[in-house]
Amino acid sequence: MLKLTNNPNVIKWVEQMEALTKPDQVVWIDGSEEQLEALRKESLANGEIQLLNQEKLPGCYYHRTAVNDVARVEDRTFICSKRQEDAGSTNNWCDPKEMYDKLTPMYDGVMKGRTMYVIPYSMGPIGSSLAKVGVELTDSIYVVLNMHIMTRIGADAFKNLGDSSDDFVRGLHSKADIDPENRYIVHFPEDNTIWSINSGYGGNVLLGKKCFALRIASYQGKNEGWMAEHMLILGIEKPNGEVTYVSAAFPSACGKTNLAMLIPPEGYTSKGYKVWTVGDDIAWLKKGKDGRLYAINPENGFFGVAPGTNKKSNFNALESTMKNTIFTNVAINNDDNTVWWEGLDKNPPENATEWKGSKVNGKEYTAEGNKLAHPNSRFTAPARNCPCISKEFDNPEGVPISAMIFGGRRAKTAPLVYQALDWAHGVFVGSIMASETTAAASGAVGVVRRDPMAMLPFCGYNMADYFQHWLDMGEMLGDKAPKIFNVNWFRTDDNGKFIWPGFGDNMRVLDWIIERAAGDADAAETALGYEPKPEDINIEGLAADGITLEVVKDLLNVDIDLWKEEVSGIKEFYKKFGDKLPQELKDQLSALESRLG
Ligand code: GTP
Ligand code: SPV
Ligand code: MN
Repeated sequence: MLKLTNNPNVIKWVEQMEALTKPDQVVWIDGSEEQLEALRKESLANGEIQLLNQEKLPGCYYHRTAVNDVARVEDRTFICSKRQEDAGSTNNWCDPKEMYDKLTPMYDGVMKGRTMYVIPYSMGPIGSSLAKVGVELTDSIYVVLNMHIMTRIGADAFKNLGDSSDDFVRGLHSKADIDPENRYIVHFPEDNTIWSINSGYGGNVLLGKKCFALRIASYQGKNEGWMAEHMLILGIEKPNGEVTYVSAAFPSACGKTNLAMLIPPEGYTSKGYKVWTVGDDIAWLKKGKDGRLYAINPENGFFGVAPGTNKKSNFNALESTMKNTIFTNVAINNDDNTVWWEGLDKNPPENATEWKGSKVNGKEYTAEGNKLAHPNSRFTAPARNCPCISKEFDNPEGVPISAMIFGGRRAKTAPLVYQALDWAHGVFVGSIMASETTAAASGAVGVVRRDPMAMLPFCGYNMADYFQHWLDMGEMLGDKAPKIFNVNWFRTDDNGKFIWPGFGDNMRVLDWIIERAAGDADAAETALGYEPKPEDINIEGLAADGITLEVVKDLLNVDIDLWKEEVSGIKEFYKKFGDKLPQELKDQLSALESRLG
């Protein structure tokens, strides 16, 4: 089979991994439609994927993972730097040699009777100086088909590498036996290497995504003076045509895809406001020629949470899934061979197959409290399917970022929105982020945990050094640095119901944010930072949702007692970092404490 590059570093490594895993054959993925179509046929024939209704969902397929393999596994994810202190206290660490020695026998001969696919891919537009090259070796066609949607694959990806460079990320994946006891997602940042074994679930196996574009890339970014963040990127176009770009970091399943594609309320669209999506999960950010911070989305598709996605909550995401999409662990409506999930509509199909594969009466099944789709079921959809994809999506220079937003799920503490006093305070605000856990990772759901910058599971090096890197980036950007904000869409009332309507109505908060970032909006100073005056949040048309000026006041309220408790929680969390915690953050914490009185 034709190799797609003459780069000796690539060829040597592929040969070494072939010798280790011993596949029956090696196939280089050139990205051609012909080759992909042949792979789809093979995958259909062996039952790995199923064809969906091609009239209603052209080019769409269905896949079901093993029941024990439905989310990222943070307790089995490792950062193997030479020194433990370089992985830090928030990562699982193992000595690289020890880890290679442990995993090598597991990979030995693991691909016997299987094919090894060699997937060259680019994270970022091909030709962009911000883009980087990866090669993933895998024995899963499902992985090949997903990587085709999520990244830019094929021979072109090697263009950025050249004939002799060694600067590519080496990803080795085998589904092996999908054995949860021997599942490992392992990163060797100092070797540009990722080894993943015994899983077939997205975040564990699409190695360009969390493994490369966040864990390895965050480490590269620290060394090279840029940032890799768990952030969506969107552009807000004002009626005069001016577009302001913002990026936002929320933990997994906390609303990035939704915010990235939001449709503004009628009062805004009628005036001519528009929202454009650049990315929904990951941003790579670097100082541009004009001194501002520029962002690219390194991905090429969306690996989005299906449940909760519907015409009203996220029309653009739903539209994106109408063709050439792979659905994983949702339910099937057997009447017309389409898909269904909780929150798509109020009519669970009677003739359904639930995500684990049993045929059930969906109405009765859900009435008994069962879920037809797994809460972390996902769609893999090409970014170009999105009706509001930005025309800057492929811009190799990226887009200039005016504001960066942090947020999470907090039932009580965090107000609807506030602005950090300056960059260093903004880094503090990001570092104290906390959120209720979701189904995106295995483990308990709904427990509040600290998740700095939404990067707790994704920072590929010591988080205290990561905080310092953020502070250093601020120094580098000076007064051209984006303004930093914090939002919370998830405050609940006494009945546990979300108060803020969220989704498209989040535009009302973005509106204040972009005006503030431009220096054109008022603010009041609180113990936390700057907040809008309640009357500066546009609530026109929200009366039916029960949103009055009083409610906005309430949503913006800072409960001093709760925040004093919060300060003790932060102190406890900061202890994890010992001497490495930047002094600046300690000072910020003292300053918050004294502002709280
Ligand atoms: P990952 O892909 O895991 O990184 O998740 P994400 O951050 O992109 O989250 P996503 O936008 O897929 O949202 C996850 C869940 O949060 C869905 O069930 C949404 O319905 C819900 N959600 C998103 N935005 C809002 C909001 O503004 N308000 C409320 N109440 N729920 C929201
Ligand atoms: C997340 O969990 O933040 C995701 C999905 O975006 S995964 O690719 O599984 O990481
Ligand atoms: Mn994510």
